[in-house]
This record gives sequence, structure tokens and C-alpha cells, in this order.
Amino acid sequence: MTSTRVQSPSTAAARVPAPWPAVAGIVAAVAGLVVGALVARILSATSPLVAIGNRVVDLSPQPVKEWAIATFGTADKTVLLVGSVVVVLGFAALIGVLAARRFPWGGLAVIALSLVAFAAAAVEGSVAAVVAVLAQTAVGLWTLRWLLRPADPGGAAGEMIITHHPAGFDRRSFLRRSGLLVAGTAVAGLLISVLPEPVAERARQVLRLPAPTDPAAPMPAGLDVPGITPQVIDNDSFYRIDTALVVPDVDPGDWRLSITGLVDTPLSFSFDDLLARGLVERRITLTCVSNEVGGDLVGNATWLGVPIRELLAAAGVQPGADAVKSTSTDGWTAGTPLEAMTDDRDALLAVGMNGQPLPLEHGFPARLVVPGLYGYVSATKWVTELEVTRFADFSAYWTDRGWSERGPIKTQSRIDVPADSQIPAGRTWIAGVAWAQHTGIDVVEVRIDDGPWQVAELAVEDTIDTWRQWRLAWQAEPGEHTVTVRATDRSGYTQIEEVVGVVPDGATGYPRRNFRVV
Ligand SMILES: Nc1nc2c(c(=O)[nH]1)N[C@H]1C(S)=C(S)[C@@H](COP(=O)(O)O)O[C@H]1N2
Ligand SMILES: [Mo]
Repeated sequence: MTSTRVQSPSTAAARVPAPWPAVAGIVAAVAGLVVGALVARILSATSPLVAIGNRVVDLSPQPVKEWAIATFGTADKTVLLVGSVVVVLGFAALIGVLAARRFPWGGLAVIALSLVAFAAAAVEGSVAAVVAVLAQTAVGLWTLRWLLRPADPGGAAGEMIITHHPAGFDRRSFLRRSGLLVAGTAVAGLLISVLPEPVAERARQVLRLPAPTDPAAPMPAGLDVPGITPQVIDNDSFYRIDTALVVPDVDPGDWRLSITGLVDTPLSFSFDDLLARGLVERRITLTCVSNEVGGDLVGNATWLGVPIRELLAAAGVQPGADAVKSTSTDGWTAGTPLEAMTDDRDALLAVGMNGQPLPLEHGFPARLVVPGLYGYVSATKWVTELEVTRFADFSAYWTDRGWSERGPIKTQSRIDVPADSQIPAGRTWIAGVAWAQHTGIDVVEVRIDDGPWQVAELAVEDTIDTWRQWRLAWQAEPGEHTVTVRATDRSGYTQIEEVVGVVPDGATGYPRRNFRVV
């Protein structure tokens, strides 16, 4: 065999002869791309190569797009993808040659190309897509290094100039390593083909929800206090609690909600069936039973959806039922008192959140929102079935794990302002929110140190299903101070001081904060 040895002054000898550096580059690139695509598929993100393709499409001038469609027709996407692969493999071969001479240069070239992929993935706005690029880059670099390393493990470790192996290139060892990588890549490719394609995010981006046929009443202005919790929390800041390691990827085109169990006529609705019924818009505050006193597992949003009582009425609830067991695509279940879904409160099958389709993490394409109940017994995300049943006949996900069967929300309050625990002396606001969903907040009282309870000012009530802002002016004197709060709801119940943990049915105790006034 004649080995083409490229001699250069800086490298005593590049011992990997042609064409193997180019082969190494291509094998490493394919391994990286496939692992990147696999990670993306597992995380339901766009794969790095497709993200780049999407940017090429976005950035192509309209005439180019038209030309591509005219020339390749519906095959235009395939042509683009195949074209990108050819370009990437060309670069990969060049990088292999470069890396065989001086590994750091090759490595830098890989990183430079990865930056393009990072930028393309970042535009998708998903952390998962960026993670996929990271995986792709790491695998590409590592495999390239492994393929090009000298056969003798005693070779230069850090410096990847292949100079310390007098025998030069061991072709059999190289081919063995390449073979292993190709096999590994094939397995990863096989995995991709058996994992379902992520569709939800794309479907969500093109989805246009109809305007509500029954809009929420205009929201009264909140209290004017710098830093107070806003009345409505944006989707990006809204707390998220669920058991899903990977966010379920549900295609609204395939999604159905079935109503089963103790009903006259079992029903099944498609997503379009629901939209066609007309949607109501309501502001409802959601709370997690795991919210500690003073915690932030609570949020208020504007939901758009169908009243569940209408869907249940259409199916005809039979006598004897007292519960609705809801199930999600990922097998999570909640048990809700039937009454909370049939009485006049607006228990919703929600499809919209704050003017947008539900975010994937908040249950796309549809979830339940029931005023007055903790999320674990009512707020099923990615919901697909409502079974009308009896509490005696089933148990739900969290009740199987020691939490109460019933989960009415406990009246609570929280001190949000001042945000810092050290504040300057002088006049300041003490402010926050209080909630007692479907009962309403009537009074919030504040106690400074051991002083008397002082009645705080309340924001105009939006609805009894939403939290209510409160504030009290405070002339803060230097020293250490403790501020305590308690809310009284419209049933006349006042928050109790007794400290109870979140298990099994929600925490009690006064929210309390210490401030150092300087
Ligand atoms: N499918 C599913 N739905 C779920 C959960 C879950 O683990 N899986 N958690 C519930 C709990 S405990 C709460 S508090 C709310 C939280 O909803 P959010 O993440 O939209 O704030 O979702 C509920 N719905
Ligand atoms: Mo929760």
C-alpha cells in the first residue's frame, strides 16, 4: 500500500494516510448528526440538521423559494435535506483531513460549524434543540478524535499530532473503530425511526384559536405597587408541576377526548369539535397542593375553553356518580368531585392560556382547570378521557401515593413586597396576593412585630376564582422586624396560625417574613 504522507514543517508526520482522514471526518459527522437527531427526538425538539434547514428556508429570498418549489415541487424539502447532508459531509471530509494534521484545527472547525447549528437551534426557541446540538458536537468531536488517535495508546495524549507512533497508521484498527461507530450510528438511527416524530410544537405554532364567544369581563386595574405580583402571570413564568420527564407530544389532529363511564351516551370529541362549540374565556387561579406557605406554586391565567359541564350534559350523567376520573396521554390520573364539574362554576376543558394555545408544558392541546380545587385533583394536562364514576370505585395518581382523595384549596396569602429582606428605613409598601378560589377574599390583615392586626387595602375583586392583590403602607423604623399576614375568605374563614405541612391536603400557617431595616 502506498501511503500518501503529508509532511509539513510543523508536524513531523501526519501518519493517517489518505483517504482515511476524510473517511474519519465523515464517519464522525454522521455519528454526531444521528446522535443529535436522536437526542432531539427523545426531547421532542427539532433536530439540528432540520433546524438548519428551517433557517435556510426562512432566510431564502422569496424568488429562490418559488424557484425551488417550481423545480422540485413537493420534493423541495427532500432536495434541501439531501443537499444539506451533501454539504455537511463535504465539510466533514475536509475537517477530517485538517484534524489528521493538527487536531485542534479540526476541532475548531467542528466548533465553528456547530455555532451555525447553535444559532439555528436557538431560533427554534427551545432549550432541548440546543441540547441536541451540544450532544451532536460532543459526539462528533469525540468520535473524530477516537478515529484519528494513534493505534498505540502510548501516543501523544493531549497533542493530537500523530507523531509518536513509529509504525504509523494501523489500517485494521482504524477500520475496526470505524465499523464500531457505523454500527452504533445505525442503532441510533434505528431508535429514531421507532420513536414517534414530535408534532405538537409545529401544530401549536400554526394553530389559530377562535375568539371567545363568551369573553371574560374586563380585568379591573391592580394595585399600584412597584414589584407587586402581576394579576396575570405570563405563560413563560407560570409554575409548572407534573410527573412527565418528557413533555407529551400530542398531535391535536389525532387527539380526542372521550367521555365514558356512568353516562347515557359515551361521547368522543375531536379538537375541532371542541373549537366549533364556541369557547368561553375565564380568569382562574391555579394552585398546587405542594405549595408551602409563602411559596410560588400558584398562578393566575386567562383560560380559553369549553365548560366541562356542557360536555358532561351532552353525554348525560347517570344517577349514582360522584366523581370524574380524568386521564392524560401519559397515564396520569386525577379524581374530581362530579359536582365541581357540573355546578355553575366554570370548570373548563382549556385549550388556550393567556391568548395563546396552551404551551406544551401546560397541557397542549387540552387540559382541565377547575376553580377551587388543587391541581392534583383537577387540572389534568394532556387530558384524553373523562370517566364519570364513583370515588369508591377508583383511586387516582396522587391518592395512591398518600395524598387526600379530596383537595379543596385552603385560603392562603403571600407577602411579595418588599422583595428583599434588607430594606431602607422610611415609607414602604407591604404587599402581596391572597387566594380562596371560588369563595373569594374578603379581608387581608397585616401584623408588624407584635402589633395589632391592621386591615390591608385590597385590589378591586376580579372574580371569586382569582387571587386578589393587597397592600399596606409601612413606616419602617431601623431594626429587625417581622411581618405576618392572614386572609379571611367570604365564607368567614380566617387563615389559621397552626403550621401544617403540604401532605396530605395542603399547608396551613401564616405567611411571615423578617426584614432588616437599615
Ligand atoms: N398529565 C398531568 N397533568 C397534571 C399533572 C401531572 O403530573 N400530569 N400535575 C397536576 C398538578 S399536581 C398541578 S399543581 C397542575 C399544574 O399545572 P401547571 O403545570 O400548568 O401549572 O397540573 C396538574 N396536571
Ligand atoms: Mo400540584
